[in-house]
Amino acid sequence: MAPFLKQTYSQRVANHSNPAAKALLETIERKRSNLCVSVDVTKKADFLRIIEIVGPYVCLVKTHVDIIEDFDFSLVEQLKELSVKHDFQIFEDRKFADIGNTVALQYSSGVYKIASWSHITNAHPVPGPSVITGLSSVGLPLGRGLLLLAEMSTKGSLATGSYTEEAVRMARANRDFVVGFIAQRRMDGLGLAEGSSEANEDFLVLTPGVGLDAKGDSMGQQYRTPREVVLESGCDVIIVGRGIYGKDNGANPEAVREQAERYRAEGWKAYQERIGSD
Ligand code: S5P
Repeated sequence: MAPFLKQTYSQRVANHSNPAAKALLETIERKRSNLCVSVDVTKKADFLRIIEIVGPYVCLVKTHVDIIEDFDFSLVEQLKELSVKHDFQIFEDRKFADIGNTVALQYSSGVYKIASWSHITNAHPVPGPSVITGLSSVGLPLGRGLLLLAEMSTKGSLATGSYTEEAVRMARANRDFVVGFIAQRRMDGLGLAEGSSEANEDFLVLTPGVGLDAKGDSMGQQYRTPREVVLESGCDVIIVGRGIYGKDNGANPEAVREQAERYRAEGWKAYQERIGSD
């Protein structure tokens, strides 16, 4: 069994040196929430309204800032204010996947200046370790953290087997900046010999493809329940998008609030059962 499965989130703070990883674990414990809401809407007003409603129930808000049609930098200021008001961290789901020099520019510059406001971001391991070198040259001095996409939730994903193992090796070699994975199960010790001392490693696992009422969508997404993800697969944070704000971009605030509360409760119950304190 993975050694960190039974530890509380607050006990695990000591296993991490990266400030973004520590802050996320502390936020999870303080708010009793392992829920990350993915706010994939295209209008500023919808984006801010959903975050205002779900803020109290989440540890983390995940963004795709490039899908917002009426984006301007004041949105970032408002997002930062909401993150202080409701005490959550920010994760721009940018999925960097280019050479080191290019990803460093994409992360620091351009319209979005992601590194200046996003506590956590992610990258595909496909370019090899240079993607980490590039991103850490920008993010590490700012105390940011990186997740590698070791697996994906979609049907037919190519991120399996030796690709996933290589992702874990890349993370292991860059523990100061790589805080964990986007994956569907725990990755600790993957690819290491049984009993290896290196297997004593605590990576955060953030897991998308979570839904209580649907099994998937018409474009290859696949959903599992918070219980399957947190209790059975040992993941740390559930990432939920449309399960919370529905098909109408969260037009009904009470429905959004109810779903956020429901997913928070389900995720936390599964965690308590996992650590044996329910
Ligand atoms: O494997 C993945 C990785 C990610 S980051 N599968 C995913 O679905 N995601 C993201 O999680 C995806 O980009 C989207 O923002 C979110 C899932 O949204 P939902 O509406 O299907 O819950």
